[in-house]
Formats: sequence, C-alpha cells, structure tokens
Amino acid sequence: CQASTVRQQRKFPDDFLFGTATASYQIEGAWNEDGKGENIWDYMTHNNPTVIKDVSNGDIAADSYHNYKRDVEIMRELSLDAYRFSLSWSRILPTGMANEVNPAGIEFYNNYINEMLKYNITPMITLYHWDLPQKLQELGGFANPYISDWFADYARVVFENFGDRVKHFITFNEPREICFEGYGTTTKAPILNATAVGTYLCAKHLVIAHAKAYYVYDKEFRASQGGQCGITISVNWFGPHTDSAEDQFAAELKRQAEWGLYAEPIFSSEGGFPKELSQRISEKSAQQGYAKSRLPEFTAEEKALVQGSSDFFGVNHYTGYLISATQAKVQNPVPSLPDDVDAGTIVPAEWPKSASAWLTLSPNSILYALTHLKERYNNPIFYITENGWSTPPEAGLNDDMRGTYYRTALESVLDTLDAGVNLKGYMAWSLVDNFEWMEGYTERFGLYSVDFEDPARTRTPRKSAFIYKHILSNRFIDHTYEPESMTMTID
Ligand code: PNW
Repeated sequence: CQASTVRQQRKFPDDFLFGTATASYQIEGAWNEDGKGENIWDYMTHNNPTVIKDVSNGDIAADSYHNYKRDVEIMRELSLDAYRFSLSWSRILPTGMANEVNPAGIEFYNNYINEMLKYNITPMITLYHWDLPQKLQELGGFANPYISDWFADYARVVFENFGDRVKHFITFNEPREICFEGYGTTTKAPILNATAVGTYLCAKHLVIAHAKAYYVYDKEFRASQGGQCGITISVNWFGPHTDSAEDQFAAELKRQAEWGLYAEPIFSSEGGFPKELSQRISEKSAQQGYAKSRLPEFTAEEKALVQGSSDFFGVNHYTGYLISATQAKVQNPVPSLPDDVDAGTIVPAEWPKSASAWLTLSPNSILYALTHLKERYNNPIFYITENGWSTPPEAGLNDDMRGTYYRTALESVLDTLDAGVNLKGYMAWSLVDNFEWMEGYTERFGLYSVDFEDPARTRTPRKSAFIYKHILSNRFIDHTYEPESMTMTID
C-alpha cells in the first residue's frame, strides 16, 4: 500500500515531451490533390485492392489534408507538448526526385506546422513513414543503392523548407517494417516477398540513406538551424523463454534480426551488422549454395559513414514476446530472415490481447527494452516515438483497456527514467483513428475516434483521451481518475 502511494507520486520531468504520433498515408487522404504524385500505397491499394483486409485504402482516410486545423485543435484539447507526423514524399516531390518540387505540398506542411507553433506545440517530422514515390519503386526502391542519394536530396528539400521552425527530424520510421515486411514478405507495400535477400539489401541501403540524410543536416543545416536528426526503429522486447543458454542465444539472435540489423550499424561502437546474425546468415548462405553471404557487407567507408550518424534513438515500442530455441517453431520460407534466425515465439496466454494479432500487454516491456538498448549502445538520448493499443471498431468510445495500457506503459516509462535511461519524450499512437495498413479500418488506435462513414470525418474523444490528458497535464499517473463527462475543453 505504501509502495503504491509512492509510485503514484512519481512525476514526469517538466521538460519531458508528451505527444502523439501519426503518419501521412494513414491520415491525410487527398491522395491525388494539388499535384501530389502516386506512392507505393496508392499504387498497391488501387491495383491490388484485396490485399487490404476490408478492401479499403487511404484515398481519404481521416482526411487530415482538409481537417488539419481540427487536428491541431485536438492537440490543444489534449494539452500536448509535441506532435510527431510524417511528410508524404510524393506530395513534396511528385516523382520522388528533387528536380521538381510541388509548391502546394510545401504550403500544406507550412500551414500545418505554423498552426502547431501558434499554440506552442513542438512539431516532430518523420521524413519517411512507408509511402515511397511509385516512380522510385519502379527503379527498385530500397533494393537500388541509389535510394540513398534520392533520399538525401529529398531530405535537403525538407530541411531547407521546414528546418527554420522544426527542430526534431526523424529520417525513417521503422526500418524493419520497411525492409522485412515490404521486401522480405508480403505484409507491407511493395509486397515484394524477396525472402532470401530482400530484407538484407534494403537494410544496407536504408541505413546508408539515413546516414547521408543525417550528414546533409549536420553539414548544411545544423549550424544555422540548431536542431536534431535521428531515426526511429521498432524495438519490441524479445526475452528468453527459459534461462537456458540456447534460449538466451535464440533471443539474442532474434533481437539482432528484429532491430539490431538497423541499430547496430548506426549506434554500436564497432559499426556494421550485428555479429552473431551476420555469422549465422553467412553459414546458412554457404550451406544453401550461395557464392557470398545473402547479407551484403559494408565497405570500410560505408561503415564509418553510418556509425554514429544519429542524434537520438527513436523507439517505437508496443509489446513483448518470449523466444525459444526449441518450442513454438513454425515452417518458414527457406531461405528467409525467420529461417536464418530459426526460433519460436511464445506469448503467454495471460497477457491481455488487443484487436491486433501481434499486440498484447507484455509486463515491463518498455523497461526491459530501453535498459537493454542503453547498455548496448552507450546511453544515447531516446524518444519513445510510438506506443499504443488497438480496439475493434465496435468498441466505440469505451476503451477502458486502452486507458489501462497507457497507464501501465507510462509506469514502465517512469521505471525507465528511474533506471537512468536518457529518455526525453513519449508519443502515443495515435492522435486519431487512421488507415491501419493491411488491416484497413478494422483496427483502431486513436485517442479520438473518427467516423469514416461521415464525409466530414468527425472526430470524438474516447475515454482514454481524458486519461492521457490527465496524466500529461498533471505529470503523474492517477490510477483512480475517471472523466466526469465526455466533453473535451481546451485548458
Ligand atoms: C507501427 N509489430 O507499426 C507503425 O509505425 C504505425 O504506422 C502503425 O499504425 C502502428 O505501429 C500500429 O500498427 C508496427 O509487429 C507494426 O510489433 C508492427 C509492429 C509494431 C509496429
């Protein structure tokens, strides 16, 4: 009882940034308005609509392109310090290349940013949240090494236009989802399913693209703009199922395959891809008759370019899993990344389930993940750039479990701060309901619900919106707080 009183009194620091996160394709709509070019999600959902669970798409989504002022009003209702959003590359550069800039695209983001700044909300820009210009995909996308030059050119346009007012830039959102899901499987656009090498080619070219964009900022803009540039990697927790040496090693290999592939080249003191995973892929490749490892190597110059190229480590964290060397194994394509790792994934039945198959409430997972990263990568600055919970559409505004999830997660954030992790902020996913990729509109992540039947895309606060607001305005977690009514006001 005493302990719980003490826990309730723990406070978040005053300068801790509380916000929410979204992504362009998931909320903006206006897919072909005012000169925007086609991206890989437009292309895939229009040409291959049945890959989306409810055969929907992001053509209109939450229509934030036309509702951005209401979105900023919601940020004010929630008393947010910060807002993380992504830019649509093909809205700014319709063909992907920097020779042709779309003025209407620049104007839209200027209006959006200025509206936030009017109310002291710190904008945090993600340059790439999965919506590659289709023209660049036709040239191979992240399988083409020139992606790093195209991305650096795009980044320069972004810094030039917005860096006077925006001080937090994130190059990529979730390399794992881009590379493994988009190139190594069929669970994200461009559904390449190039299982043997797709993930690995993409990983190499993506971290180099990140580093080149980072140095565009560092060399050309930092002195005059004074901001920071980092990357966001999805880091769920993968712990060993038992204490056996085999399970410990399986969990380590799994972590290297899930996030180490992208984090190690940037944040480790040695640079390059993770050691044990590289060795495993090289051995398997040899057994499989490949002349070289399916995991490409970095040249010494590339390795040095990438190593240390980030001002902070953005973490998208949702859940945890237990990893076994022997149990719960499934048949994977051979060769593929999961076959290279060759481990089983276990989710204890008692962990509460969300509306998303991959998402349960895994106790203390934020603390486990961030203390691990802190030790491994020499105590970098962290932001949690996404964390959230899904409910089914029929749950409506009653989302008690989302409120419980946020309270539990934020207790783990406080434990993480107590453990000395240099964590500077927390963005809830998401501000409003949006297009949940392959799941369409069948899973909802919003603090505010969106009526997708209504042409106005009316937004209404859920119960969790009041809970989140209460936590961030009071800087502590009151587990007994209940909203008195469902009417939101701007404080
Ligand atoms: C993130 N996982 O993706 C994305 O950044 C968002 O665009 C997305 O809407 C949100 O999470 C909810 O799905 C993830 O399997 C996808 O652990 C999958 C996982 C994690 C994050």
